[in-house]
Amino acid sequence: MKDISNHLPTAELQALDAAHHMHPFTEGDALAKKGAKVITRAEGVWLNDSEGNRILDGMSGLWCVNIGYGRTELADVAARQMRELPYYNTFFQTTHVPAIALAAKLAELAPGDLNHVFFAGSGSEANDTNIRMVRHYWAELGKPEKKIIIARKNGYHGSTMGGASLGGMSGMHAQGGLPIPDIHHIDQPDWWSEGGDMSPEEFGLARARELEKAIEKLGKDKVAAFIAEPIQGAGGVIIPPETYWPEIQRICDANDILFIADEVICGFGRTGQWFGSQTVGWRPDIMTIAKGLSSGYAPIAGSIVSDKVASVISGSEFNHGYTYSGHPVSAAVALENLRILDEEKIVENAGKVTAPYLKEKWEALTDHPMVGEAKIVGLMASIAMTPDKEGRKPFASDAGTVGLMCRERCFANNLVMRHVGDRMIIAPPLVISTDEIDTLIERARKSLDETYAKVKDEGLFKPA
Ligand code: PXG
Repeated sequence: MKDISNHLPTAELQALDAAHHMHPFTEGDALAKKGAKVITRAEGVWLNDSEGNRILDGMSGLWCVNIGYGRTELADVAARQMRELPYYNTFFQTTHVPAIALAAKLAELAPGDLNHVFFAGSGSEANDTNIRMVRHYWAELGKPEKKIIIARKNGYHGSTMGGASLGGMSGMHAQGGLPIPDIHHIDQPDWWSEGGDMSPEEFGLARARELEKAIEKLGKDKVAAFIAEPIQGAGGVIIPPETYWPEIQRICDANDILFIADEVICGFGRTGQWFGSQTVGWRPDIMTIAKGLSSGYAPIAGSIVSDKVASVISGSEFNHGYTYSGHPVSAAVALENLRILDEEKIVENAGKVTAPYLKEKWEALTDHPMVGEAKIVGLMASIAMTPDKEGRKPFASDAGTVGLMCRERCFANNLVMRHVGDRMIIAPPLVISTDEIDTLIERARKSLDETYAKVKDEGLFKPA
């Protein structure tokens, strides 16, 4: 076997990658031709690649490195835990200190009566847990027919059969025979693209009331739960009008259904508070957590469950669990991550200092000729690119054509800013400094200028 621990030249690494490594959400042949960017190290908000570039990571990896890269405390804790107890399960009436301590810490951090944690290895797995848990909950209460879960189009809840079924991504449903039965999708609260002539406030209410209509149509005795991200992340950082959030809570309360807040992206400071539910005023029965829980340093996820739900689930055996549920190394890393986020007041500072600074600069991007709306909550933000600001029109080209061009320019300017269709999104580490925000905005603006020039050049600055 070749030793690749001392880096080979980039082209050789890329060739090996193309030959043997299948990438998620990627057209393999196209990537093989181009060669993947090889990331070698990272520190703070900065990534290094194998060609010596220093790249500002405006996406915290994949929305997860909330604490920033290079915190050696997390590495030390992992090494210590591996030496002491690298693995043990929690299935057969055993437990261990990292899982106990992490569950207790999460119960302390989570709002209301969310006091119980079922661990998983990924956000997708945690949402699979949620599907089985809410259906089992109603069955235990003598209502086995209450099993439909309502979710939203363009929501993202993972890639497993369950997670992708809850998600409302049509491209995902088109592959592999999804969704599984008894999942129902309602429209998303994306005013920019779908609001038509309604005011944002009217539209927010109308979209929330789709939940009420769906419950009426499907029958309240058939609906187990509603699941939603407080703010859709992968869908393009869609921030609903303010009227949306309270109406959703009211409808869940009024209809005797469980409310699952998928906090995989919004949790652990992303929205400026510990949980997105606190920012949007939701009182969920279950929260899905992952990503920022360990700042991505080790894979770990879970469901934080209310007293109400846990008291029913704990009455009999719940036939569910993963080998790595509460993995001791991941749990120890997560605990250290939470300790640092808490003690160094990283979440508090992100909400009170960093987010307002970024908000001012981000919203000013609407003066750019190609930027329609610029939306932001905490440290997650998006802009809608458009050839017609007034009419809120999309480009005539296929959705994502301009977005991809812009992402390429960002990469060339050493900034990771993602595109979802023709929206550009950022979610930088919570530890980003104000100077680094200035650099991010400068590079984003330069990339937008270059994209605009190219779009006009190629005759693409045309509304649909
Ligand atoms: N829920 C939400 C809200 C997510 O954002 C998951 C569940 C699934 O978590 P795992 O750990 O199974 O990946 C996610 C994951 C993107 C992108 O393109 C977003 C995610 C994953 C992959 C890509 O923005 N979010």
